[in-house]
Amino acid sequence: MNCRGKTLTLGDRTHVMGILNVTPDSFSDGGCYLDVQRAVAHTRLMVEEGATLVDVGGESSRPGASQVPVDEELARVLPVIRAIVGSVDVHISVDTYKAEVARQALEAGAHLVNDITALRGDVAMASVVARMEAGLILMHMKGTPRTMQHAPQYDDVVSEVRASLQESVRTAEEQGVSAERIIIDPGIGFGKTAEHNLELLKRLAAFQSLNKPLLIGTSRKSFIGNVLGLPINERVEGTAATVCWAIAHGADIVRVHDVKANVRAALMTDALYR
Ligand code: 7PJ
Repeated sequence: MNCRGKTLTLGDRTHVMGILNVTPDSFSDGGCYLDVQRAVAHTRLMVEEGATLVDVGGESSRPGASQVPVDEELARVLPVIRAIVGSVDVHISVDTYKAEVARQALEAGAHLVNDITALRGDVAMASVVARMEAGLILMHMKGTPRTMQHAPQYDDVVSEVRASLQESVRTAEEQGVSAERIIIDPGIGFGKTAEHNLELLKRLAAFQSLNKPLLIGTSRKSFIGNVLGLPINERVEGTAATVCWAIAHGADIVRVHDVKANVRAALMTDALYR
């Protein structure tokens, strides 16, 4: 997969995407030198631990989170992207559903857009990605982060999520995004109950027939806490179990906080599965 001239080779191995939040929970205010240096240092560590992608996000998508204005989001992510581009060899995705944030982030050196609305958040997104020849992650979400966990319901979660992603893929391709630059993601935890998340993972292989690279993000999510009865900082083993399972059922990329442990789990699973 070629994203803005940088090649990501999929299929030979599982890629680990490290999560880099540049939201006020983790950083005091956007673009501050210390924050940028911390973000670069954390990215460098994740790459040393085996991450090949870093996902830079300036707006929290946790359940109940509210929206961040474009200027604020740009002030958070642009300085960090510029600093990473200049100092770490890694594929950079920008976690945004806003076309203007995506455009400026790609101009600053990002290679992919991680759109958690799968193009439903901003009608201008597909054309920006197409024009910039960037990669595009289409993630399924039911509702918005503010409302998505208000009793989500499906007749068949797998077929509904699959059909929704298929529709987003069609929209992306119709608007000029190269078929070879699209990655799909069922959006674990986004408008899904713990049961829905387990069902999506159990039947993950159903997404292979969409013939797109598959990204899975389970890291530290509440359905793992639900199974194990453990808080967020005690979910690394549970996360690794889902990573191994996802790889064995078709995942190409896993998005995680704990890079070292999950890279080891992924390498071991690759040796068994690929
Ligand atoms: C995901 C994401 C995911 C993609 C988040 C968290 C919530 N993007 N952004 N897939 N999750 N593509 O990390 O707990 O699963 S934010």
